[in-house]
Amino acid sequence: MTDDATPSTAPAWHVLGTGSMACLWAASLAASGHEVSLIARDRSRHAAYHGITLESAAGGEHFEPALETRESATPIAQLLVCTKAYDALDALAGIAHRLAPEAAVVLLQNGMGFHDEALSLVGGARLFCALSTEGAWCPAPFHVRHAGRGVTLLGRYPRGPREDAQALARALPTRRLEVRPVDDIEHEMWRKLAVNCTINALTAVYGCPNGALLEPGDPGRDFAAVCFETAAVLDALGQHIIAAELPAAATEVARRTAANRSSMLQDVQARRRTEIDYINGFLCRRAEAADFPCHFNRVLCRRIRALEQGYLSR
Ligand code: NAD
Ligand code: KPL
Repeated sequence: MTDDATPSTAPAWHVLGTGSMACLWAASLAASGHEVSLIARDRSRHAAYHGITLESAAGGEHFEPALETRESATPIAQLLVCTKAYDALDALAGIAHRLAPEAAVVLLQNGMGFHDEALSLVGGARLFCALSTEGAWCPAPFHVRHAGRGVTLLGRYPRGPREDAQALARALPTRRLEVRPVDDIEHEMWRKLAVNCTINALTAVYGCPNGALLEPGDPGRDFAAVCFETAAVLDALGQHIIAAELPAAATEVARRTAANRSSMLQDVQARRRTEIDYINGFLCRRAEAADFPCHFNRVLCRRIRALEQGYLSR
C-alpha cells in the first residue's frame, strides 16, 4: 500500500545506513511508491533483515526495501546518506564509484566539517544537505519509531538555487515528512550548529534535560557563558547575524524542547560515540584557525571525550 502514485519511471533511491534515520526515510520513500534500497555497512546486518517496521502516530506499517552492501554493482542515481557524521565520509567513499554522473547525493547529518571533502568524493554528482528535526529511534534492528514530527531543510551544498532543491524534494516522501527547500543550506547549517554548541554538550555533561539550562544553578550559569563565547566566535568567523541572534535563539530552543534530552545526552546515556567533533569540536577548529579564543567550547569537548573514553575504551 503506498501513499501516492509515484511514476514507475522515477529514479530509484539508495539509502546509506541501516539506523533510525535510514529506516525512517527508506520506509517513507517506500510508502510513497519509490523504489528504494538500503545499503548496509556489511553482510552482518542481513540475517536480522525481514523488512522495515515503521511505528508512528498513524500505527504500525511494514515495508520491504531491498537490502544490499557496498559491493553491489547497481548504479546509484539518488543517494541519501544516513550515517552519523563521523562515518559519513568513509561510507560515501565506499560507494562513490557507483554514483551515476548526474546523481543527487543528500547528506543528512548533524554537525559540520566533512561536507567539503564529501563534495570532492562525489565528483560530478550534485551534493545536497538535509537538516532534519524529525525524531526517530530503533527499539530493535530495522524497527523504527517515528517519535516526533519535524521539518527537513534541503539545499544544494554549499549553496544553490532553491529550484534545485525543489526539484529533488519532489522525489522525496513529502506527504509523510515535511521538506523545505532553501537557497543557502550552509547558512542554515551554521545556525543549527550554533544552537547545538550551546545545548548538546552541556546537557550531556550535566545529564539534564534541555530546560534545565534556563533555570538558576550551574547548568544555567554555564549556558549563559557558552552562549556568550559561541556568539563571539561566530562573529569573529563572519557569521554576524547568527551571532547576534544566538542568545535568543538558543534560549527559545531550550524553552521549546525543555522536557527533551538532547541527542548528545541520549548518546552518552546509551554509551554511544557522540558527534562532538563535528559540533563544538568543529567550532574550536575554526576558532583556532582564526586565532580566536574558544576556551569554554574546548572544555566541553574535553569533558565529552572523557565521558566517551569511560565507556568506549572498555
Ligand atoms: P544511527 O546510529 O541510528 O544510524 C547510523 C547508521 O549508519 C548505522 O546503522 C550504522 O551501521 C550505519 N553506518 C555507519 N557506517 C556505515 C557504512 N560505511 N556503510 C553503511 N552504513 C553505515 O544514527 P541516526 O539516528 O540514524 O542518525 C543519523 C544522522 O542523523 C546523525 O548525524 C544524527 O545526528 C542525525 N539526526 C538524527 C535524528 C534522529 O532522531 N535519529 C534526528 C535528526 C538528525
Ligand atoms: O538538535 C537538538 C539535539 O538534541 O541534537 C536540540 C535542538 C538541542 C534539541 O534537543
